[in-house]
Amino acid sequence: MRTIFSPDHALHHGRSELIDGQLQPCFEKPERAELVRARVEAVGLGPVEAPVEFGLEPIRRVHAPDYVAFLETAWDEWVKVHGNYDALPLVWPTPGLRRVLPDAIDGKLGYYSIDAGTPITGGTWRAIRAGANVALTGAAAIARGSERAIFSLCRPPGHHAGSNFFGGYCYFNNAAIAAQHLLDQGANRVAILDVDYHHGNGTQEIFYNRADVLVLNIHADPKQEYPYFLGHADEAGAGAGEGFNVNYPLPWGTAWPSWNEALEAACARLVAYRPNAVVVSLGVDTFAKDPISHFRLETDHFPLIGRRIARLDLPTHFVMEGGYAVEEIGVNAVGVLEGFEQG
Ligand code: 6XA
Ligand code: ZN
Repeated sequence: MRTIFSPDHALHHGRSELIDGQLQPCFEKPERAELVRARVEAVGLGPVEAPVEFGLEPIRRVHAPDYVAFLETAWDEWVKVHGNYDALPLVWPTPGLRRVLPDAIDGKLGYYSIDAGTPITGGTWRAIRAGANVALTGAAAIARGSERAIFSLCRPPGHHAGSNFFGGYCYFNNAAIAAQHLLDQGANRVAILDVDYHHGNGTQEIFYNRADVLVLNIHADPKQEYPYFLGHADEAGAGAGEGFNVNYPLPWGTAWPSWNEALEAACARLVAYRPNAVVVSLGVDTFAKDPISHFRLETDHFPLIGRRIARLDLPTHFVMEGGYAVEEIGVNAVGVLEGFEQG
């Protein structure tokens, strides 16, 4: 399996996030992607290749042009007002306030975000552009039909980013950009299978009213876990998209047997949809030792996930999302890919 990777991911290196009532060093750090890349090479998964430049148009197919423009200039606007340290939002247009775009960068940050854990830094724009190119390069290979499967080693992750908001360490929704690109290159139906511990609220939002992308999410129950305000089982899609969003919320403490049951249910729904390809939002923060998560998957379970996905017998595009137990992130993420290759 080929891996698409850009070293430019490291240009995004936030100093701190607001988490558990404290400003703490970012969990989402460059080391994550480097460890996964090192593991890809250590096990000889296949070649590691640089992405191709796609420009902004395929990104604007899923993200609003004003949001993309905001991300491009946010850092410069912030530095002018505050100086050279990470930008974080602090006020949001919550109920009771009006959603009118402010001129001030501090207001814009709230307007275009959902949390205070997702810093914009001097290198964020270049890193997220590279990440989108990594996803698009993978999608283009799948669209050409030249590969059974490909791994886009994206960083930062993407699945919390919606059509016009960032959050949950995500800015561009790499998996959504990839899925849209597959459609634009001729696919009729694409499925997104999100196995990250957290609900992919951004992916759900982007495709909620559409029938051409089936979005399946296995995640911690939002009653207990971030992002708290989306990801419930009754969110089934709307309008033309009704029936094409499926959530499998699971309680804290979920271990392999129940997680695997949800995977089986998701796979059955996916097969019934008869997609041309599947995009896997590959988060490995379901791991028992993950520092910010509360599921109990063990290292041995990750290859079983890959094996099951292989049995779908579809062109498969793995897109990296979360996973923070940095020592094991490489073994677990690549474990899924190795399981797929053996499946
Ligand atoms: C709290 C949690 C952010 C979740 C990041 C993640 N700020 N998403 O792993 O998949
Ligand atoms: Zn996650």
